[in-house]
Amino acid sequence: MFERRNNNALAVNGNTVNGGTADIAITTHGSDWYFAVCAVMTVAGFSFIFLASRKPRSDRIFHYITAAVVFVAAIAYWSMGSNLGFTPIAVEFPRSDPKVRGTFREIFYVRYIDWFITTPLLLMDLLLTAGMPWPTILFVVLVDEIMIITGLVGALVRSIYKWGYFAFGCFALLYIVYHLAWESRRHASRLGADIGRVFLMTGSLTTVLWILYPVAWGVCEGGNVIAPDSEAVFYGVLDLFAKPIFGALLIWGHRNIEPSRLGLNIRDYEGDDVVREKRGTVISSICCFSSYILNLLLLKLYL
Ligand code: RET
Repeated sequence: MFERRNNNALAVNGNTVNGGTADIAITTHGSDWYFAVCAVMTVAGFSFIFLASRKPRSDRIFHYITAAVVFVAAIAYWSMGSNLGFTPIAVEFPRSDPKVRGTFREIFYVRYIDWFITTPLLLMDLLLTAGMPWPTILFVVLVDEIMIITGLVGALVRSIYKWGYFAFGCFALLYIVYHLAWESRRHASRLGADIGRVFLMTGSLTTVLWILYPVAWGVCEGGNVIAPDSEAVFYGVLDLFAKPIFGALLIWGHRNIEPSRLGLNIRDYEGDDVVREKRGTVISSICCFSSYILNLLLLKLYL
């Protein structure tokens, strides 16, 4: 009854770009998986937006940040599923295993563009939850951007020098982990037991997951140990935990926490108390004035 539609992305887009052909590349299974993760990210994004619409505008900051994260990821996953957003790079370690045998590996640079946009947003989710001062947030985000860019440059380098970039990235990650596990965790617990609990849950999940990313890099872009399809699953599972699952936990954790407790002074014209008061005054003045006119008219009628 239903016609089975095949995934044509590999045939349409091919493995030849920038004057080279990737002979170590994803298969249709990898592409299907990337599209499946894209679908999950999209559904998560709309769910977060739906949950946001049920809150006053001044209480939506974590919904919006997290929705942006998963929507950006959805586009990156759509690109990878379509066999786009990559460039072939000569491998430093040629292997005899048929799954990774070849000269040029498909390196998805679009993954790093995604991370460059989304990891600062994820850190903002966490550091705003911990109520950290904005200069601290700015610095941690900067360190995070160094980590992502060094990872990208390292992935694009063919020689042993790629590991130099990898080392810079690992130092940056160490700093971020220290921040999450120590400074921000302590800061969050001082703001209240409930805030401390949300931070502990989401911060610990993040710490464990983020440490696994360089491991994935080491066996994929770095060491050419596992096939691009396995790379898709490794990074895909990490991203599913680090984005939609993390986001759902964070939003749920914030359900009874007012942003003002985190030092966030968010004003909303319509929901604002001052405006509400003013609007109340205007409405009551109109009511007074109209009852005054009505009284006058009634008086005139009876006199
Ligand atoms: C790289 C390689 C260089 C060294 C290090 C890395 C760490 C990457 C991380 C990425 C996190 C991505 C997330 C994406 C969410 O969807 C760049 C792999 C340390 C931690 C959380």
